[in-house]
Amino acid sequence: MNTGFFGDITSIPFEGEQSTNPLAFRHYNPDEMVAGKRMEDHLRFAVCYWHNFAWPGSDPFGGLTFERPWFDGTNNNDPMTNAKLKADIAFEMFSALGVPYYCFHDADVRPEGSNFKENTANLNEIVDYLEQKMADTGLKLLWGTANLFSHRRFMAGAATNPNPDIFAFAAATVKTCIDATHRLGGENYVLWGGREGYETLLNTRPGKELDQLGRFLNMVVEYKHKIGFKGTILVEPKPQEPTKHQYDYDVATVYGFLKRHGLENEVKMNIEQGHAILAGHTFEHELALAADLGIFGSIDMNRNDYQSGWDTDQFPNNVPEMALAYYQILKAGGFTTGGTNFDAKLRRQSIEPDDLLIAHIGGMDCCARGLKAAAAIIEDGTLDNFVDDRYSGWTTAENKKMLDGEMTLSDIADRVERDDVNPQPVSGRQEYLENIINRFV
Ligand code: XLS
Ligand code: NI
Ligand code: NI
Repeated sequence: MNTGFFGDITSIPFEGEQSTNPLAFRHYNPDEMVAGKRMEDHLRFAVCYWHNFAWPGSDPFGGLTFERPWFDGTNNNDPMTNAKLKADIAFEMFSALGVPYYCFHDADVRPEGSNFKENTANLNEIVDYLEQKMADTGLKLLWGTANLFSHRRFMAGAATNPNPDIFAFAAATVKTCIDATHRLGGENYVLWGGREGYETLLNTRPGKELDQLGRFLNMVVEYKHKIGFKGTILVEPKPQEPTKHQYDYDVATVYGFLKRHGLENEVKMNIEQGHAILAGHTFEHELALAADLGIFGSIDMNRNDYQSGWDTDQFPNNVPEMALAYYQILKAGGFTTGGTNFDAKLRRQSIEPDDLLIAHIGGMDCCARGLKAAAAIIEDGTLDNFVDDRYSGWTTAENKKMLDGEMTLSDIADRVERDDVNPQPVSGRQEYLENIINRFV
């Protein structure tokens, strides 16, 4: 039974590059082979629940702009009935787009209860409902997560809260969300530390809070193994917003934290384009670093405005940048349990139901173009050969010795003097390389 929210639109076809139909794909063709693999299996698209179905269009200066039938008080006042209607419509959208995955926070899918016990009961009732919808549609869960940042109890953080009762409430909530994710066959579990940071040092002990966070994350990993959850635990870095300073600043910071707490082989990264920009990096920097450190997991493919300084969660549309991102992902071997999640929201004036579809269609088409460009760059090989060549000096036995512990500073100094090592600078050829990239995008 269709709710009719999207009118008579039930599926978005692939029509090819010449199409002018706004409700068709021009580049995303799930079965098309790219570098030996189906496009759908490369990209592993997921649509998020929160921005599409829980956020009403509010900003700091105004409230609801989206009038949705599942919002409490619109058509009826029973929150559980509305939560189920919301799920019906969410799954109609996921199915129409033909994405294989979705993602949710507990608070997106279930009504808020008056205490932990009610929250858990509400979540479990909705998880039953989602389980049925997943069986009916074939949709899968890329990741589940807990919202430990919206309710006022979390205003000073969850795992890093000075109040141990809030730490406990957060731990209990995460347990229920890992249980839900496990039950739904989720392929990952995400922790984004929404308010794990601080506003002012005048009331904060950062070392204490970081130790709390380390123990919290270790308990998550212990619990995952205890219940036999095979998915990946992912941390999503972000430098600021909502708190002024967040502990999971960027990939490098989180890696140091994981090492300190013995978690670097247990936890991987969910890297968001917008968060990379907020941290003063490029997206591809964060991807490349995570891959090199062995902690690349998944991506949130929503772009950030380059001027605003806050998290704008826009649908991606910059294909040249996306090509560089998928280039790093392909070089890292592609996704395993991860995927391409749209943690993206409409602009608040885009109030029509089909704006939701059109936004995702555009994002998916851009990802497809980025992926194809990245595969072509690799297939062409000029870029990779240039970089291999740039580092090729390190392949000789003599030079390897400098890194494998066989030589000391004095040995090296002796060698430089004996052989009169007198290197001449070589061009880095940045513009030449940029021109190569531009042949493919
Ligand atoms: C917020 C984050 C959030 C996570 C999930 O900035 O991107 O949406 O992806 O909690
Ligand atoms: Ni974000
Ligand atoms: Ni995100």
